[in-house]
Amino acid sequence: MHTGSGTDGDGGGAGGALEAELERLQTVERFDPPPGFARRQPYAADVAAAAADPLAFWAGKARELLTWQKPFTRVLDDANPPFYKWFDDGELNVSANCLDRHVAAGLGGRVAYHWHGEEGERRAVTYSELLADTQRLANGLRSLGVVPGDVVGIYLPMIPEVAVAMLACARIGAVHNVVFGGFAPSAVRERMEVSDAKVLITVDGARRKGRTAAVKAGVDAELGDLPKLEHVVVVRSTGPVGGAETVMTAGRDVWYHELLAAADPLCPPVPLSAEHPLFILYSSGSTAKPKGILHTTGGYLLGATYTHRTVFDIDPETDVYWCSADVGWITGHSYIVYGPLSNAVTSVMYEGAPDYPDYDIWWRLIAEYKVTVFYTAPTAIRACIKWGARYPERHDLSSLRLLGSVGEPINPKAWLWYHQVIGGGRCPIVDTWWQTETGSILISPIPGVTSTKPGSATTPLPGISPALLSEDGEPVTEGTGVLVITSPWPSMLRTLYRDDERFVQTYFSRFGPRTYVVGDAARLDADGYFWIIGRIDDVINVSGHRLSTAEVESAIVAHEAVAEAAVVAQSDEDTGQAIVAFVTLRGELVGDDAMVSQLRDHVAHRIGKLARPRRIIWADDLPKTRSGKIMRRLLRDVAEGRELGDVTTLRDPAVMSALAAKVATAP
Ligand code: 6R9
Repeated sequence: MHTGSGTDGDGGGAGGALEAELERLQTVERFDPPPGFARRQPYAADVAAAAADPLAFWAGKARELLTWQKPFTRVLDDANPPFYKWFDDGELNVSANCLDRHVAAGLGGRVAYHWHGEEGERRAVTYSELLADTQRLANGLRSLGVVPGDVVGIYLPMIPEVAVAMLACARIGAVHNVVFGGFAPSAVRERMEVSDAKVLITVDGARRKGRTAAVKAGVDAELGDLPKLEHVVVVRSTGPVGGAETVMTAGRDVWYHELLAAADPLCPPVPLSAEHPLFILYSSGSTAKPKGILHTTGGYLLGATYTHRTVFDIDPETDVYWCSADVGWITGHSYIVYGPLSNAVTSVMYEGAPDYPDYDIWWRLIAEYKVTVFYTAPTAIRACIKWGARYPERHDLSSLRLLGSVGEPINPKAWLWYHQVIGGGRCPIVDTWWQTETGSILISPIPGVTSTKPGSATTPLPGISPALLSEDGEPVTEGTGVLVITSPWPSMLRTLYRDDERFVQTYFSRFGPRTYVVGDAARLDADGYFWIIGRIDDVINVSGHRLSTAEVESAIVAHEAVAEAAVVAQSDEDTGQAIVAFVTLRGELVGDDAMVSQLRDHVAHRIGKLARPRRIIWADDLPKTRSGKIMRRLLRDVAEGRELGDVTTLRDPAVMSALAAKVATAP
């Protein structure tokens, strides 16, 4: 049960003290590594090695951090850019790196996942148990006819079986294609169809905030007639949904537990070329047709392992790590499954929502499992700000030593709140910039080393070479430009599945086959720090001046009345583009004319008159993808009075109709 109204602007019992401290922190431009932070992983040697010889650096890390069944002799094959190959005459198995080598080293009894269910259930899954289930499922998949290179779809909620499913594919050289459990079955169908998936691993039902959805029934309704889909494996998670037994189609469907029980317990890991495909992940977002981003075995695992260890300063002996993402996103792939398991760390895996059964569930889990490293997204932090500091203040968060952020630029206000309220002012924050395409983090502070500036992802990791280019491809050393990566890195995407042409076109056509075009604009400051502005189409041009939606949003949300804001461009006869702001106010506050002028003055004060929104539209909620990214494309449609584009990837499509109705009646 929710125990509060859900809003609490003043930080609970602390009165105005917290607000005053946050106000003071806004004047701090840079935060040096906290003196009490004792770094556990070495770093300086990596910087020196990567600067001296990047390929030798990567080769050294690949030998040090990964276990190879056949050592590689070639590091990078760049004969045919942008189709790069890394370590390609070497052989390894990802599941052996995540499981067998740890069990062989005597760590089988270590907990891999402290799983926490929505209704408070607990399951501690050890590395030995994960290995046992992975072997059985791998054999089970083989018995269903899966051979190396076959695509296996995975459509599961946040339960340990999702990791088993991914690892079982990796063990036998099948290519997994995970679809976020929050997507509708029609999205699953599309992703299975275009990838020719042979098997789909799913679940009977999924729980969300006390309700249970019938997943398998939805799958049957949408995917029943897919000719290439031969089998559906069903995890029994919830049991009958709404009293209805799960219907199993004879010859096609098989229960996960029965498949495991019937399978041989031993399945040696198949040695695979480092360039063997590991997974496809369809990227959500701005384009109409999803892109099937393909990652391969050796380079991807190296990127996930090295960055997880380095950026989160992981000590597998002592850390308890929690990434609050969903496995259905790249963040879950790299930083819930592959990075943490390869590093033999203990993680928390949480099934539920951040506001169920109450707004303090995350903080309760951090206290209960003594989490030391916590990794989440700015959108989640902003929600927590809205709910109020009194929820985290109920719990002992002193186990935390490091905080991470990912997914979008973090506005300084959220950064400071995260720093102060969650981190107690003592935990470094790593604002990690990367993409599905990059496979692992590329730009991020190193805790204990890098001084941070709220809102900046700071500097590149060793061996990574980002740069800014002007529209004509000239290097920008200070100022704003298009973000590119000028040399290949091991965990980069290899292609778009079965669409090499679109791969080249999307990422390598603008500045040639050796320059990866990220799709983000960024600013480089005098200290060489990167400030990600946002997707290139999120930059607004008002009277020839470039403004970032993120920058304007950040200014708006810095106002005490504001919970969240999204800014888009509307075309304008005078200025080319004009700024439209969709704003959610805190708690019970109402948007009126006085508030409009307050906010406009506030933005003028923080950025300049140029950045004042032309229109402010009050919104009860903003349209977000299921990964929490605001869909500005839809807001632009609303602002321009156009017919709405595709809303099927929204977490809550009803948000849009409410907004559109509001705009139709607004001045
Ligand atoms: C990991 C992930 C990638 C896009 C990326 C950028 C934005 C991610 C960010 C960030 C600013 C950060 N993004 N992390 N922007 N600061 N720390 O989110 O992958 O879903 O593919 O999104 O997200 O715009 O281009 P993905």
